[in-house]
Amino acid sequence: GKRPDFRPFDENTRCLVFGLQPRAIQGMLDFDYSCGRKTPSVAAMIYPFGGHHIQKFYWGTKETLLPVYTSVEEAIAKHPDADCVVNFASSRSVFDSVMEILDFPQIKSIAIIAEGVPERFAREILVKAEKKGTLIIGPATVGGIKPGCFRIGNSGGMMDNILSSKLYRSGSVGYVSKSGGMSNELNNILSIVTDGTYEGIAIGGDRYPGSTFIDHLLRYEADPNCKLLMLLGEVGGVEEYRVIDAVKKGIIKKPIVAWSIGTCAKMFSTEVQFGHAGSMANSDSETADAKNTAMRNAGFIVPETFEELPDVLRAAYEDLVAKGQITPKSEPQPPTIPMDYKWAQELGMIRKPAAFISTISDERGQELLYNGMKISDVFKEEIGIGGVMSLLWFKRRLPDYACKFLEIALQLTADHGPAVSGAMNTIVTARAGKDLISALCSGLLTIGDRFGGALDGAATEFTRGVESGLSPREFVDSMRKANRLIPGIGHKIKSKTNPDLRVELVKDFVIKNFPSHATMDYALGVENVTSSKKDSLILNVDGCIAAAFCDLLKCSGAFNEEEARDYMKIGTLNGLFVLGRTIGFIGHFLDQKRLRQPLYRHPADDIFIDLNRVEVAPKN
Ligand code: Q5B
Repeated sequence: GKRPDFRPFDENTRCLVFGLQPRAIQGMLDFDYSCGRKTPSVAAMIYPFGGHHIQKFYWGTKETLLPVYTSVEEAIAKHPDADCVVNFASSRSVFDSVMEILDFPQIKSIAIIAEGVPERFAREILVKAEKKGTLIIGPATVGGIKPGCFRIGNSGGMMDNILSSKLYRSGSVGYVSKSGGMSNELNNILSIVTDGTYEGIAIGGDRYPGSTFIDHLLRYEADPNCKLLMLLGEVGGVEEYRVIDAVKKGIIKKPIVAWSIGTCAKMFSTEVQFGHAGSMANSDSETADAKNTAMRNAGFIVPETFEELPDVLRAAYEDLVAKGQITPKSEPQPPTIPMDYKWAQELGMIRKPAAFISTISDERGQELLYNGMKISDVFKEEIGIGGVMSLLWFKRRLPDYACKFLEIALQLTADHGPAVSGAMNTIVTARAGKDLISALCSGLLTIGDRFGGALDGAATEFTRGVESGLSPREFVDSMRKANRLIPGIGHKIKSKTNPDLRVELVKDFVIKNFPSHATMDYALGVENVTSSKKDSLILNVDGCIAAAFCDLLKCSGAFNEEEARDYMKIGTLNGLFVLGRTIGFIGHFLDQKRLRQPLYRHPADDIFIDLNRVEVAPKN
């Protein structure tokens, strides 16, 4: 049912949160859960950017989904039970959003969290809110709290604070203060010396708050469930005098405990501006001392010092208990709120095995590290792409000639014209209108045993040949007997008479720079045998790079035997071709796009189609 005007928040309050504030919302939901609410107090979020979507939150130990709408109108229409907006918009955008929200009579209260809202805007909001009968809390506030019912944003602090101040259930004291930080202190004091907070509002420290002390104290006066009032005022402004007036006129009849902060201002020889925009005395009556005296004279319960505040609160509470106006209730046990994983981890309370292990790079610190080397040192020491590969692929600094070899391999394999399988695929995909990554992947997917991906196989077979003590001829025979092609041997167009210059370049570099090159020599021995049978059965670019790489693994001194074997097994060498050829494939993609090439369709006369053919199983 409709709640009375004096009680804007109860255990059924549902609000909309303006702005993406997952942490605050999780705090509100955890609070709700600790209160034993059946439904979360946040119905939805409003965020104009990024489109309509859903966000996930914890609801106790389970999870729940909250929608994010891009417009106030839609959120309000979709959630007719929401009558409050907690507005986290920044000081720049909060004015427009609040003015818009005020046009919806469904919304009865708005909390404005932003600090630094221009006073002109705050006053315009105030005028419109008054006209529309909407309660505004803030700006520049943490909001407020209705124990057992509703928490505005981050008010009340962390969950352990909420629990220790017993904010999960209702007490009897309604307070109003300016500062959110002091509200936490009040919640704590009230939980110790009374049966706790009934409702607490921080009106915010600006000069023109949307609602002031008197607005909330009048509500508490009217609310039969609130038994004791508390006003925590401060130096500056005249709002306390409006409360004094109401007490004097008998409009406020409930006992009211009060204190005005800032009594220390008199210690200073000049006027002091405290933390809040409004906290500076502009006349004698605005000093904290003057206010405390005036409140005391009007019949408020005012301690002599702030330190005595708990004692007077206790006495006022016990008086109400003695008079039978407050009946202390038995303490409910709040449900345990599971601690957030991150928080528990920070406190060192839990441990969990990591799902992933990674040992090559780390971006968490101030500077990105490649295997422990700062990215700035990568450039300072000019380690080049070969050096970067040595760090990220092999987790060590390889000797200069090895890094240079890696770079040569990349440069040599970068492209071999548009006709090779991978480039063709890339080109056809680009011409089908696809994006760079799709075209690149379609090219890369052709790399394998036959095209460009023979390096690992060649490394394994040539190493086997060398280690078995077979002569190159015996090795070739053994492969033929096993009915296997020798990886790294043979080329579609290159031959003894039309040599592949890339292979010559690799050979030259290896002979000049490597400490030894037994595997490459062996591969050349194999080439001698195969090419004497057929001119095209040369040591190809895959085979040559692979053999040289085996020599690098064995003789550079950078790897032990087991590591060398491992690198051959796990696909490292094919990685060289993949990386190199990626440069070419991207080039072909860009080339086709630049040339605005249309969709390609292969001419049918180039495909022999025979539907009557009897299927024969392929040989291998
Ligand atoms: N025969 C490369 O075949 C190719 C034999 C062999 C023993 C062999 C073929 C092959 C092993 C895989 C390999 C990497 C498919 C190649 C590359 C990158 C590239 C590409 C570019 C670039 C070529 C004719 C006769 C047959 C076969 C026999 C063939 N290879 N015997 N060991 N390895 N090699 N791939 O020319 O008696 O007549 O039936 O699979 O290393 O991909 O530029 O194009 O940078 O992009 O079609 O360089 O050699 O020859 O299959 O008709 O065979 O030789 O058994 O004997 P072809 P085929 P027979 S580099």
